[in-house]
Amino acid sequence: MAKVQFGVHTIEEIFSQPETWKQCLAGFRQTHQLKSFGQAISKESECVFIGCGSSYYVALVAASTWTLLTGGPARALPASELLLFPQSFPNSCQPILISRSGHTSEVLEAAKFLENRLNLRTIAITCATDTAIEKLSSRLIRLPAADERSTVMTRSFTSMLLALQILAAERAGNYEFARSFDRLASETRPLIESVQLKIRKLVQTFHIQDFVFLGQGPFFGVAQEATLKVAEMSCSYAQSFHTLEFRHGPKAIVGPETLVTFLLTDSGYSSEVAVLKEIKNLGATTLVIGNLADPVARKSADCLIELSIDVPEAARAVAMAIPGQLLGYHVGIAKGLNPDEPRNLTRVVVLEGQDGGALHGAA
Ligand code: F1P
Repeated sequence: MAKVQFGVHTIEEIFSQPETWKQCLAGFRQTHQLKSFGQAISKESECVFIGCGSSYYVALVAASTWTLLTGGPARALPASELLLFPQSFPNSCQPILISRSGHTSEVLEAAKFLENRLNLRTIAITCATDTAIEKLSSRLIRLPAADERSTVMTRSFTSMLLALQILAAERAGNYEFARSFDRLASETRPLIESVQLKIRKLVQTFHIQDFVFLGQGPFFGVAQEATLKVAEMSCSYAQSFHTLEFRHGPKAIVGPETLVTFLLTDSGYSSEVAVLKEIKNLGATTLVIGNLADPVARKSADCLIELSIDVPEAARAVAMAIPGQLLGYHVGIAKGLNPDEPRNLTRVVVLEGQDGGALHGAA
């Protein structure tokens, strides 16, 4: 019997990201779809980004980017929140449903509720073909190049995020931001192997028991996604916080067996590096991911990943997701697990009996 090779699909999908982004960008240019969808969204409308799991974390970063670029209101919601607390949902808004598979029960129920009950016209984004979501939503963005064999989302996360960030740039008329993704793809491609070497060395050198990911602004959702990657692929205990929130209680857990990862922003750099210095002094093992590090950040980092990518800060969120993906993968492999087949997980969460049952019947 042929030996199962652990993680082959996942690692191939992680490395394929820059090429996948390029394919997506070529598709957007051909169809002009993001331009027409973006410009059709009213400037007064709040954008509500909705998803589950990694797709919810796409929503968090997309909502932050939307407000940064357009100055307009935006929020992110897990689909379940909309179903269980529909009364807290704004009646007038632009909902954007995010689902790699296009079949997640909560997202489908959310689409029915928004389209049929609230009479709102939804935009859905998915990577799969022939999906249930496209029959329920008014408009569809499809990224077939970003679909995956793996259960764990990697290139689908970054590619759906990239599309939604371009949608925001189109709404804002910020064409420089939209164009920066070509540079992002070219500059990220040669980095992934060196990032992998550093992450592998980190995992082999330190005895890490649990994981913390810290980020602010658009990088907070990236920190949450990294938490999920590590939990899914390595069955480890992982948490995320806004960087400066870590001081307000959670730092009690710090010790040499805690890996604290800092996703450094440019906007909050000096305040975030002050937390890094403090946490290093408390004895944590630290992984620092930033664009350009100063001597204090260098000194406080057990492992430093400097991206040096010449794009606006929020556009860098897509590349900032890769170290967390590689960390989840390599911790999983080091524990003898198969990242292609995470424990207890399925590729899509389909709930039975949603009518009046598990999903409380908002739709
Ligand atoms: C996303 C998701 C994944 C998670 C799990 C179940 O679903 O929640 O984030 O890893 O495998 O599905 P979707 O994007 O297809 O709706």
